[in-house]
Amino acid sequence: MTMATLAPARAVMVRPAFLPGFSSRADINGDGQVNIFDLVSVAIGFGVSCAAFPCPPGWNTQADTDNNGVINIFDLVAVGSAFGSVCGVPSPGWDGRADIDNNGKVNIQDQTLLALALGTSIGGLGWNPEADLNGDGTVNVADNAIMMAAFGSSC
Ligand SMILES: [Ca+2]
Ligand SMILES: [Ca+2]
Ligand SMILES: [Ca+2]
Repeated sequence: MTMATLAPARAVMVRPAFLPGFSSRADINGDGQVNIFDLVSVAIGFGVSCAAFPCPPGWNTQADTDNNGVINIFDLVAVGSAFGSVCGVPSPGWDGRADIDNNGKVNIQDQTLLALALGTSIGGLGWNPEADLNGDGTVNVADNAIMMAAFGSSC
């Protein structure tokens, strides 16, 4: 018996997590809208790179949308492409930075991902840039505080 016979193709309904055109990567401050504030975040960090914590002034892990260690033209394009889009209807407390798996909900799955990365820093073992909610290059209690505040919210 092959894997194909074990797992027959079936139709799966996939609800998009966010409205079309929206990118949580481009929503750098996580407020549910890609707008001038996100563009400014990229502009502030433009040209800044970080390979190890502590990161230089201007660094914002969230502004490094493609997670390549440098905030550059590609990040500017990512924000520009999604500019003007919204995630949906944010519930009270929504902070997209805490939605680590980008499914439109801040729940136990996101909390688990943060817990797994707790204590890690940029470039280190176990580093997950998506878990660095405040973008300072390390995952610690400050990121956990953002998670706790946003827990249970959706967009
Ligand atoms: Ca935003
Ligand atoms: Ca989530
Ligand atoms: Ca952090």
